[in-house]
Amino acid sequence: MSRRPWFYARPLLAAAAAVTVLAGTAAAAPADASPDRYTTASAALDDTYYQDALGKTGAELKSALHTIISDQTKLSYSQVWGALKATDEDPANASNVVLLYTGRSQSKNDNGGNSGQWNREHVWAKSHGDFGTATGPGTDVHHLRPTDVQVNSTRGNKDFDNGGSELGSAPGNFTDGDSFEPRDAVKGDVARMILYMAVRYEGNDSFADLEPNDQVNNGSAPKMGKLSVLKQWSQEDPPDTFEKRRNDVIFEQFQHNRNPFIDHPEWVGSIW
Ligand SMILES: [Ca+2]
Ligand SMILES: [Ca+2]
Ligand SMILES: [Ca+2]
Repeated sequence: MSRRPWFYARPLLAAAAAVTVLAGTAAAAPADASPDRYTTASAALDDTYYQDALGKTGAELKSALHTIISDQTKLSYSQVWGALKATDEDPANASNVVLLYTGRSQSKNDNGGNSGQWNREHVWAKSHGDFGTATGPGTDVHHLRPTDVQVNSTRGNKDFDNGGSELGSAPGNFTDGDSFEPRDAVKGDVARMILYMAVRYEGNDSFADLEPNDQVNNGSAPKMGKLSVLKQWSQEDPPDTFEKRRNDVIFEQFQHNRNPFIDHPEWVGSIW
């Protein structure tokens, strides 16, 4: 299919502005509508970005979304550092990023491989499908997040599940020998990142077909568990302003594709 131009976000913003004008005169706005730009943008997205997916369910929806989100700019692994400094910026301090598992706000420049620094966590562990850090799934910032170096190491390539012992260095996160449970505030984020990867990577490029399953101990198989738990997490922790902003920044400034499950969390249940 043809590439969308990199400035695709511009007509979207214009459409969002038009929706805002309409909303101002509408007799009844949706009960949960908030006046932030994300609410208005998502209405415009349905008419533009998600046009070919609307009305579809199940495998048809997944296929349509795969086509839509595969139209993207790809980053190198070194470009990921700069992207994460923008996508995960602390809304209260523009010099910092917010780390995924600890929730710690830390200087953007304190990145690297030393203890106490932040580095690039592959939420879909890169060994699950063995995609490494070549340009592709291993550099897709939709599932890459700043994390504390040691907590990243503790998570390793474990599948996600409830249970285990609480991490002393990252309260609210738990782990045992075969799984990792992130803190409540990012459980849904983790689920939606995993499910994005499953739709984006279908084995029709040089990388494996990534899919969730209901197991742990997936090892190097291109699978990530546990699906039933991830579905529950997605429901319990719906997208918040930080996660939605992150999706917008990736779309507008870096990859020019979106995580559909942040825009439409109900599509999780439709596909899985
Ligand atoms: Ca376990
Ligand atoms: Ca969250
Ligand atoms: Ca897949």
